[in-house]
Amino acid sequence: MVTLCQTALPRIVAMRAFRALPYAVCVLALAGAGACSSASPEPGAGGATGVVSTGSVKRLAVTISGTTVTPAPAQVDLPIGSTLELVVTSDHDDELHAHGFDVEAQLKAGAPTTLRLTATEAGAYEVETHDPALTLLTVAVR
Ligand SMILES: [Cu+2]
Repeated sequence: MVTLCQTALPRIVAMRAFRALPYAVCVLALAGAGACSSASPEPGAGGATGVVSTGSVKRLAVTISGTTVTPAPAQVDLPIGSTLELVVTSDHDDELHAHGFDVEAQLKAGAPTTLRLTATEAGAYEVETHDPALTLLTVAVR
């Protein structure tokens, strides 16, 4: 996983630099006129949109369109011993990577891909794509 992420690093850095641009504009506007104060609302703790719980299994369907992730990236609480079934559908081919769980999958454009993540060790783990680098959600294992 580390190796893979390192190979993806230049792309990710380029992406971050690209993303930093509108952010810088936003900060300038903030300093000037107090704009940008209407940031998106804080996701409720563990109350991530779209998560359906059935016993010890949680399910979440995520759609990626370009760089837009739906539902918006949030934190999903996952008690140790329970499983998150993540169904990801992207409009482009991509790599899906669940940090901490060390699970990777190839995304094929338009084809739903299911990841089963079983919580074993407490921590906060990001699930991301690599091309482009997007965070889909953070899994909080407790
Ligand atoms: Cu990764």
